[in-house]
Amino acid sequence: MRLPSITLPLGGLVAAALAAAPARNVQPVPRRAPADVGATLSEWTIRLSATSVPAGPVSFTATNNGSIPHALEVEGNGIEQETPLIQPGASATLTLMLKPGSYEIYCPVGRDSHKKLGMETHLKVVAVADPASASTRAEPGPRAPAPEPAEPAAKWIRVTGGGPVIQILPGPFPFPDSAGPVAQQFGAERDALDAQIRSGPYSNNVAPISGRFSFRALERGSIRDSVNGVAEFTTQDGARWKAVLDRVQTKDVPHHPRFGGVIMGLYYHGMTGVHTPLVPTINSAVALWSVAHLYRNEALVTDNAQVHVMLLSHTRRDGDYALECWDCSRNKVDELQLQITPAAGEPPFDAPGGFLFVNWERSRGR
Ligand SMILES: [Cu+2]
Repeated sequence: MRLPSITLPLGGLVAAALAAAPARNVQPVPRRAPADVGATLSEWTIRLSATSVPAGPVSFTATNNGSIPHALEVEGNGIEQETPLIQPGASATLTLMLKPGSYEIYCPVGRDSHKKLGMETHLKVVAVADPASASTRAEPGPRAPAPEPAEPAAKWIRVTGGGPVIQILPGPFPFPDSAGPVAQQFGAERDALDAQIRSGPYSNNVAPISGRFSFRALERGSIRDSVNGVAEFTTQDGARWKAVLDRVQTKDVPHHPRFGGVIMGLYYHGMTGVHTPLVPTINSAVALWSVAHLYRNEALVTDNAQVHVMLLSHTRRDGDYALECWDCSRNKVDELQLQITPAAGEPPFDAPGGFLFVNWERSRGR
């Protein structure tokens, strides 16, 4: 407020100042140093140095111990604030005034994909015992702490492959200039990615084939996910393959993910730095990693085939099925990809490149 000081005598000025800010002059508020909370970010967890802090100023120091960029967001009770993007090895701080309650602490990178992969935790902010301190912040009064977050509800999806079926054969990745810089973030895995950019299973070299694939998947939180489904297809060379998916796999999978199981609603691949950049940037309705019994011409090949399945944004154009976009994330989610590779230490399959990669181009999930 600006006072019309010319018209007021000196005594009036002092009186007006006192009237404008009585709390500051009459009852000084003890200023408290912010409570410090350290947050360690990595793929795919956030570890906090404290699970509970007193209400008031809270200073978060987020350190990225991972190998791709992350950030820290604090959300709840009307607060929604985030740090800038934090490069690997760097830190950022965020100081907020927090009221009592439960706050969600997560990484907002990748349209919440990092959060879905596990970069999410909670912080409890408890009412300060000192009533004078509490009242100066116009609190309605101490509230019971929010209950612990409930276990996520189980989510089912049934996916049926449809439309043209194509086999993807070894060949160069069509967007090497886009994928190259992302691949550099992958450290020791970069050599394998470079080889796959030259002649991997992410090419425009495709053959129309026939086959069917349907599965049901359950997302119920990491190790309790489940899947069951069968894929049967005849590859370009005339071999008849059958893969029976009956359990998820939760071990590390190649190229950065540190994740298995079933996950719905992920924005990843391509430019995101999440999983291989040799699939364009996409949204997936469901992505899963499973183990399969694999048969070729009715003979068992292995009980331990490694399977990656996605129902994802359409990446290939009609006609020649070439990859049509580096960022396909706005395309309709109707492409079903089935990728089968031998487990570590097992021999390559009797197929071009030693792997099986089949797409159903017009599929649906419900
Ligand atoms: Cu992140």
